[in-house]
Amino acid sequence: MAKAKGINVLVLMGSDSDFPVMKAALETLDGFGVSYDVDVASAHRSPERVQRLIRAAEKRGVRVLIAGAGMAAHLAGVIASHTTLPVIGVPINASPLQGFDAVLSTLQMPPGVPVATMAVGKAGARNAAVLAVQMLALSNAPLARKLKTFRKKMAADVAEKSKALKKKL
Ligand code: RP5
Repeated sequence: MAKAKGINVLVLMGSDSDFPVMKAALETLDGFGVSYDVDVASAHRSPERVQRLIRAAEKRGVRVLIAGAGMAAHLAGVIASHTTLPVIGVPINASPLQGFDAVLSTLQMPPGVPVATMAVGKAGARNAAVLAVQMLALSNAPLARKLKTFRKKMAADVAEKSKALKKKL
């Protein structure tokens, strides 16, 4: 449901090199049928573009923002400084510090300007989308039902994997 007119989630990434990881967020949003838009904007290389995109997102009625970035990952925090919409940050492993730099840069926000910081990498990108869906589901009963089904399927998959593993032993 990308590029739909009324979009619920804006997914920003600091570089196109973050896409292989952030793709997991888009796939997850697709799975829930949640509309989103995607853009590349860098807190350091194109700070004015970040500000412009956030202003436009607010005008378009976007409800949740997801930001993925690596290295000194200030994108989520800078976005949070420009809006009171909820911001979810995904630290990306893009340096010799293997994402630890991005975790701290995304996570350690000063009091008053929160960023909901996810795990590093694809798991974090996926969880960012699930958390965004959970936020939207607060005022959307069909979406809340989809989340319940999603959880049930995860539990069933674990049981299935356990069965398959036992068969092999
Ligand atoms: C960050 O720097 C981006 O989010 C990316 O993770 C990292 C490297 O960017 P590129 O040099 O690959 O464009 O701002």
